[in-house]
Amino acid sequence: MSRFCILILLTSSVCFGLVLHPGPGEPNLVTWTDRPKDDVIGKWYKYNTSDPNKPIFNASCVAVSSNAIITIRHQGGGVLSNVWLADVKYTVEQIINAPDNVDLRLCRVKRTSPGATYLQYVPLYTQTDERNKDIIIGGFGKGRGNPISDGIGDGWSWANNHGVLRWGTNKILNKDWNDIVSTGTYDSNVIISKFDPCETTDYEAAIAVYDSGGGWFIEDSGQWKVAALSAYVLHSGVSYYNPATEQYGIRISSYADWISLNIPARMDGDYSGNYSVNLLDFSILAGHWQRTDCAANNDCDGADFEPDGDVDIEDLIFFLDSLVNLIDDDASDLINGER
Ligand SMILES: [Ca+2]
Ligand SMILES: [Ca+2]
Ligand SMILES: [Ca+2]
Ligand SMILES: [Ca+2]
Repeated sequence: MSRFCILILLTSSVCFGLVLHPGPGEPNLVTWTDRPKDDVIGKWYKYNTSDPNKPIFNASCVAVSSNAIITIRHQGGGVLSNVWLADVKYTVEQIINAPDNVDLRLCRVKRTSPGATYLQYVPLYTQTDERNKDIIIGGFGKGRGNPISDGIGDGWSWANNHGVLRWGTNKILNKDWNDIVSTGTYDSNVIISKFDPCETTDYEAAIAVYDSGGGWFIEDSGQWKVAALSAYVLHSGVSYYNPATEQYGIRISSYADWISLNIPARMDGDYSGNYSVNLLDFSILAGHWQRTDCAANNDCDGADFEPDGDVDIEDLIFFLDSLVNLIDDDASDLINGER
């Protein structure tokens, strides 16, 4: 039987919080600091055509550039969906689906309220040596409910407490597997981890509904990089650890070239992300003027353009150049009769 059949027969839903074992399996997020920043994982709110004022939270996402996130496609929702990262609301302005029915999409986002769009983001894991690597998993899906022992095994039910960011750990399986998982709609390269008893990794975690699109991260040269997006499990409603059960993440190394090629460019000097350079952008730069802590703070929304960690006269000159270049372009368009 192919993996395709296994998924369809045993899974009533492909969209999947993080379930962690109690006791030693629960991380203290204050003391556990060697992990990706909370700000890089977002909540995905599907656009609600019947009531646009009530978007529907149904998945997670990961920021991969200053103005774009990646997530999976199976949760639906198009342009005008909302994402929330670091408690800031963004609107999805453009969606680029991965080719060949891969369950992956890249979305350009813009901050909904005034201010800079710049997101905290993570680099892509591009190497294909994921097997046996330790991972950290983050997502806004359902959490651990009651203990379950039934004809399938021992596990934890999914509790209705989603919308909370949870972090856990796991390990990519060290075995050969068929890299393609087909759901009938999507065909995607995956990497696999297993939900095992609690002592297997520090904070052994299973993905659950609404974690879809959340990230699996591998540490590489001191940086946490996104290696997969949570996508599929074998059982809906319960995470079984005895017997240990597989879970599947869309493999980023297979699609990293496509993602990098399609990450939307930003305009020089456009800190607000609205594809124009004007006084709003100047006010964002002015708001960060003479800061020296930009390296740890999102490049000060991009106002630290090099970036070299500060916002000083060089950055102001860069901004003014960007503005003048635009004005020059406008002037030559006028002269050439293109406006
Ligand atoms: Ca495991
Ligand atoms: Ca702007
Ligand atoms: Ca600077
Ligand atoms: Ca400087």
